[in-house]
Amino acid sequence: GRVRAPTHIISTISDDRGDEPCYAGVPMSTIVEQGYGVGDVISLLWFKRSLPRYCTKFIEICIMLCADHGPCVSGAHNSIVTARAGKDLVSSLVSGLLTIGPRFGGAIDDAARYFKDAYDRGLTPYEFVEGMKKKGIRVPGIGHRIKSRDNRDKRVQLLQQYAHTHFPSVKYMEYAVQVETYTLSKANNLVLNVDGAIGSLFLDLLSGSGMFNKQEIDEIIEIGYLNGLFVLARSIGLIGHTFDQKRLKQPLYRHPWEDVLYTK
Ligand code: Q5B
Repeated sequence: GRVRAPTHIISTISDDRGDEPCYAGVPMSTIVEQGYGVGDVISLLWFKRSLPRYCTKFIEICIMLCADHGPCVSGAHNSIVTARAGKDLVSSLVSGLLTIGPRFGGAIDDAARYFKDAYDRGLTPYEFVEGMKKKGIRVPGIGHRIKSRDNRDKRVQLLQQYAHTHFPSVKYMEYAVQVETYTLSKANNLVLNVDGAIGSLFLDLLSGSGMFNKQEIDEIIEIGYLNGLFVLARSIGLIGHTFDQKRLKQPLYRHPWEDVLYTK
């Protein structure tokens, strides 16, 4: 019979061998002719399935509202400094991307992990937050440098409004809001931030849409898909900041001495 040589790579998400590329079995002509959006493409390439429109729209909203948050945040700052050092687009982009992590933009997966664990175990917000404090872990998805009780993050409100209108259940998000109520009793800036809103709402999407079984949800959370939303989104802004600096012909950046505390 026919013998298949052993392969070095296994791939399950896309295929470019035919007349046209296919994403999770869906040909490009269908994607274009049926008016699929970026949310549909993410569904196919990340989750290997077509999700309902309210889910793909949610993904697109996450991408749009995380695309940029001004020049002062860690990622944009790095990209700006790199572009001003005369580096190319890819270098400027990745220098910004490399700041994404547990404090900045990359708390979505951990927020989902910790909110899910706490909710599924029936912990009260008090038990959850104080338990985290005992372990010396900051609650991922809580806290912001400039947002506070009196200066709420509009992005969080927009995500919550969308989910309230379109999601069958928002139990994880409601739990995250209860956690926020408790953390706000400790300090004004311990708000549910954009990472925490996306993390908790994606749990609601995964569990409420009926498109994923329990094992699949656990795997998505364990692997950590959700920081990918911020990485993808913020790349749009970081590329924009790079072009902006080049367009403005900005010189090499040097931080002013006055803004450094030189000490022994
Ligand atoms: N405390 C975000 O901290 C920040 C606490 C906490 C318990 C917490 C901090 C944090 C978790 C990670 C997270 C995503 C570093 C943030 C984002 C995207 C962005 C960014 C942008 C964009 C801010 C003061 C006191 C200390 C701390 C306590 C702080 N957070 N306790 N749980 N989560 N959050 N990151 O203001 O007793 O004095 O020692 O790590 O979710 O990245 O726009 O900038 O779109 O670009 O620097 O929105 O919250 O506060 O570090 O001085 O702490 O509060 O233990 O207590 P801050 P610190 P104590 S969204």
